[in-house]
Amino acid sequence: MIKCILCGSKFDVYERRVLCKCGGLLEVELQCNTRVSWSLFKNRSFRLWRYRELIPLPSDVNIVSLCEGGTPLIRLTSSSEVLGVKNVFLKFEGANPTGSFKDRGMTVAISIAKHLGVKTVMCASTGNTSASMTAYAARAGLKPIIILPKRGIAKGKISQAILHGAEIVFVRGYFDDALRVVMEASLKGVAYPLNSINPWRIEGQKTVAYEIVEEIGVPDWIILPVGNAGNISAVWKGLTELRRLGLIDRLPRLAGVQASGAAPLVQAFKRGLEKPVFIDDPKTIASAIRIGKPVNWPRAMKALRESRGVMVDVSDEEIIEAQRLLARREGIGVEPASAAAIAGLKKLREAHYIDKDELIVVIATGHALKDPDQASSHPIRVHNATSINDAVEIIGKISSIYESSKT
Ligand code: AN7
Repeated sequence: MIKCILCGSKFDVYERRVLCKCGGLLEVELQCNTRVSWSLFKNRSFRLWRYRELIPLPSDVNIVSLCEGGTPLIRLTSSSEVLGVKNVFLKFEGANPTGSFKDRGMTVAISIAKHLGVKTVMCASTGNTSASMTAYAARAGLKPIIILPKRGIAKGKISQAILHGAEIVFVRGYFDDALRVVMEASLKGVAYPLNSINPWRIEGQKTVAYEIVEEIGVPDWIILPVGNAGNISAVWKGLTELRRLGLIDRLPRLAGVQASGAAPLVQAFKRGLEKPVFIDDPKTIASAIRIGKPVNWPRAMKALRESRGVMVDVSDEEIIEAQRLLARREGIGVEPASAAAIAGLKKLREAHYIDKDELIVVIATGHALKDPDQASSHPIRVHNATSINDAVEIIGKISSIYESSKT
């Protein structure tokens, strides 16, 4: 069943509805009597669908998959010292088929859409949702329509949407304005919405928590960037389900990170408000999370409350610095929104929210290639050689500096 988180109304999973009659967000219910064990999963390949029993799609649904999930959990080494913590793992969601965590939600939501006989799917996006939806729609033979703010979609993401054959509707304003269009269009039933208001997206995205716990047990903290707040809600849903099913016996704390110019949930957290105060003109270089009116805020506030979680904001400078740290000390390229989570970890450690010995997982939501303009804006030394000999000489000079160093 699907249940409204506001009024408790219940709907059949075969209904196309993604919002309650009362306007509330919907949630897919997992039956408590679902029989599972870690050993059941262990025998299957390390991908999202290894958790099939925990994703309550009807059994006759044909799964539309691109082999998503099973992303690397990489231990941070050289950067730990800078971050002031010893046990940090990075869950590299950039390794998903279209380069972001969105693929987890799409495999589930596109599968049900196809099953329900939907022909056209739509989403508003800051880029990654549209890149992912377009690829999965192509796989399923559905028509993708994407609604985007005119400016601020990173080049890698829009290239993917074009490549996979989206029809694009540009609107004035920000992501939040594009999402309003999707809400209106959903109410009118003109296309099937695949933003994270769609509860099936959450069902896919929660699996990142399953994977983390299966690999290293329950960490003390899970830190992730927050935009529309779907993912933090999904991670918490996954964790609480594991505990209900007896697969874990404790829960981590959650830390959500927003960019300072787009931080409505951080403001609510700091001021102890029940609801976020929405922002009309969000600003940050981390375009993925340039969101002023996070639609999943009720789910996110619940996750924060229940997990004794925190929200923290980081400046664009801190984001860029964190991106460089990961790229140059760890060899991991993430997009700015994901780097925000690393910047958030540093800040939370400095503020003594996090202890240096605690076990921490940072979810790096998207790949550096998503935003090539931003990735190539980091400082680097460039040499213009005038001949082959000149080039060889330059190489010799550079390497002599490093060859003679002791470390
Ligand atoms: C890399 O693509 O909202 O808090 O339209 O692309 O679940 O919104 C992207 C969000 C974090 C925030 N990291 O996740 C979209 C979109 C990356 C992202 C987020 C996004 P939510």
